[in-house]
Amino acid sequence: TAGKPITCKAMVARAAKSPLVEETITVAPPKAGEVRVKVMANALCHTDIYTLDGLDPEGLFPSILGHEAGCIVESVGEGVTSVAVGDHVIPAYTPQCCQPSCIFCQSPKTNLCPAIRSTQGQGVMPDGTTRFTDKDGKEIFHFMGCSTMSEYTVLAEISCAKINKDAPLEKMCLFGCGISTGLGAVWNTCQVEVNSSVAVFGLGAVGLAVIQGAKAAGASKIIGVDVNSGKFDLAKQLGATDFVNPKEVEGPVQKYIAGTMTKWGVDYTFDCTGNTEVMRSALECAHRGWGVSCVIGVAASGHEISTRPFQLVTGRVWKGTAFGGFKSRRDIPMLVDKCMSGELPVDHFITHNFEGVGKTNEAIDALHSGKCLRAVVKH
Ligand code: NAD
Ligand code: AHE
Ligand code: ZN
Repeated sequence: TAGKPITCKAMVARAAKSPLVEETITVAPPKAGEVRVKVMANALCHTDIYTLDGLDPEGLFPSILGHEAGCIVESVGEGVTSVAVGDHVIPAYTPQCCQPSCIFCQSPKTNLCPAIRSTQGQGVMPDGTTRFTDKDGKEIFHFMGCSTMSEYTVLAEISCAKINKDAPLEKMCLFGCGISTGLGAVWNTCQVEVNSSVAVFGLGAVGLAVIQGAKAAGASKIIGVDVNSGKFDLAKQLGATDFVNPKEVEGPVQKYIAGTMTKWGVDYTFDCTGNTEVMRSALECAHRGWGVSCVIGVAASGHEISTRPFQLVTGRVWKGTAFGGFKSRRDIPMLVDKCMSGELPVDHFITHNFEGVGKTNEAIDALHSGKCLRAVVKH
């Protein structure tokens, strides 16, 4: 198949707020610096649904969504040296070009390599064109540099994190987004210390990964916050020590956390909801003098955060994270190895399994059930 177009099945997002359409598409061969992969498993992330719901200012249609996957390299384009046919890779929406001239890749302070960010946001490959066409020969946009709701996709070489071939791709796909993000927010972005106090707003997969990361970092008080109290059991198993449902307390939840549950607030707080009001609550219950609040959730187009500047004047810090600050090609293989050694269990995140890319709409329905953390679709 190398060098030739591949015809395969994919789920196409034709329009905002409409179900995905199962279609036969053509995937062109990889150009220079690109890699064509067979997608073995794709997990749904809420960001896919956010874009499908028309809430993403960068959302484009028709497109192929999906960005949390495990793949096998089918063929490589000219000049590709870091991966070869048969390698197992996790697509990374935050690439890592590793060039000596890339001040972001060279800096230990960030993972935000901008090498292909502008074309990625425009739904095309770095040369400005798409590799996907529909049965009428019309172009389909890429998404987040991944587009893994397809049997085959094309990635930039710098977006391919090569992992241990013995690791099961239907689990390792989780390291492509949500789980890595939650862990990295704690370990990299905030560098939570032993004996810290932590509050986690939103106990979906991302929030639970924050709890898991905080427990591993030695946090001694971990407050789980969710409007769905059904989320508390698993949060407790993963290390949360205290719980609050904002619907069940009088007044703003930040006053309950900084006032009743604690005297001065919490050392580190994390928004894992994407709700800008929750982001405010998380900032305002961070500890006077030194509390750090990290935005992880992705807010709908047009929504903005606000607080009284006095909250910052009195020592709180507002920060955010993309992919948990992990440098993707360097760090995803490390997370996979930690998982394989038993140090970093992830099975509890997979609540739903489906077979066949055509089942992706059913997986989306499952994700909306309130009981789903991650739904994995094996292709
Ligand atoms: P999810 O929908 O599974 O979890 C969200 C949780 O928040 C749910 O348990 C829900 O009950 C709870 N919630 C909703 N409103 C709330 C409120 N007002 N107060 C408290 N809890 C509330 O989502 P997820 O997959 O865990 O993702 C969480 C967020 O992180 C999403 O916005 C997603 O787009 C974003 N995300 C960001 C990154 C990044 O790199 N920054 C990566 C992955 C996901
Ligand atoms: N496209 C949106 C923002 C979406 C967004 O913030 N994406 C996160 C990853 S969410 C993964 O589930 C991110 O890392 N963003 C950094 C980046 O470079 O995209 C918008 O507002 O335009
Ligand atoms: Zn995601």
